[in-house]
Amino acid sequence: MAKAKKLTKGQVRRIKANQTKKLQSNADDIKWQDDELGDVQMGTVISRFGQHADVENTHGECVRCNLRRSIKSLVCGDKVLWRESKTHEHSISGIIEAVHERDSVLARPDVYDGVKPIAANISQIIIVSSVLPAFNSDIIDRYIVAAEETGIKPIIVLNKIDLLTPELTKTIESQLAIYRDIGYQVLYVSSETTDGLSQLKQQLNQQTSIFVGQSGVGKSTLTNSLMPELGILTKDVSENSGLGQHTTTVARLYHFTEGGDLIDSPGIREFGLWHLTPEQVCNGFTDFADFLGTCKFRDCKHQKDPGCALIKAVENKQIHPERLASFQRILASLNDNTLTSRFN
Ligand SMILES: Nc1nc2c(ncn2[C@@H]2O[C@H](COP(=O)(O)OP(=O)(O)OP(=O)(O)O)[C@@H](O)[C@H]2O)c(=O)[nH]1
Ligand SMILES: [Mg+2]
Ligand SMILES: [Zn+2]
Repeated sequence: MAKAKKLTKGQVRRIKANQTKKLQSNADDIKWQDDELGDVQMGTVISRFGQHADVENTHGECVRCNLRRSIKSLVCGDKVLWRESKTHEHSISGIIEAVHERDSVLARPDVYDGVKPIAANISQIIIVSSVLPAFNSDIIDRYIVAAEETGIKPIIVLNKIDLLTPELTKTIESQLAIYRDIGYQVLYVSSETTDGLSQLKQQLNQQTSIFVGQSGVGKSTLTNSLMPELGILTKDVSENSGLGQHTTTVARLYHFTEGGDLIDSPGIREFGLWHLTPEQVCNGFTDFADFLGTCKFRDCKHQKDPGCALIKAVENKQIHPERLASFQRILASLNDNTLTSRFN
């Protein structure tokens, strides 16, 4: 079959604008008077899509709401003040009046929206990886930087261990050992065989966690395995490209009956960090901390600079060479601002 033609910049922009307009016009149709709305209540955003959000009230019931125009940013996990309407229109039954200050927020840059928040009030980020799509330590490193930047604990999970061949086991284990040596927790699991799931569940207990990672690594399948009552949609990794099919389209929060929440989020192809400065990226490599500030030149870029303390630390086996190489690749990508590199 012929390969689909790539959309031009203008086409992408027009499609986005039309989608937004459609959603807005629907939401704008509903204009409740003050006496048509109940008292202000507390709620949690379970999912946000366009101009609407599903809000859970304090009794655990979910209500689809519109957003006041004054609300500039709203994501899954936000704590909100909202009012239920006495009449229900277009299945919209309430309006969100205000958003509580966030304890934490995970964000990523978006080509049109600037920095786009993904989820709020999370206590740990579970970076899910797999062998199909192929293991990708670059994406893990980028998520770790984003997690360190926001001060949220990252945990690395390798899913689909049932697909590991002895050869793959060797290479991936040596790559994951690098993270373990730095002090990050690494878990090996399989939704297929349920191996490692009880350890993972223990780790999620009483926390608000988010599953992030490439499309197709099995975030939704894992969520289903941990909460079998859900039945979330999942899709096979494409046989042609070996990539996921972007099955999950919006982040959604689920509760564990034993306590704790889990957010399943849409997969990504690439996690850009161009909202961060080189210094912020550097600080996200916590294994560099002991050496930062000791380079010969204050403005050392840690590339091939003479007297670079990071390069010396690699030579002395105090920093793993793969970590410095990864840092250098991320730095190079910060300067690569072409539209295609952001989209692919
Ligand atoms: N062999 C094997 N396959 C798995 C495992 N976990 C998930 N899969 C398969 O991987 C494919 C993708 O799973 P999803 O759960 O849809 O992946 P996802 O990360 O949620 O993908 P997006 O929603 O696109 O981000 C499905 O065909 C799953 O059946 C596993 O442990 N072993
Ligand atoms: Mg999914
Ligand atoms: Zn240096």
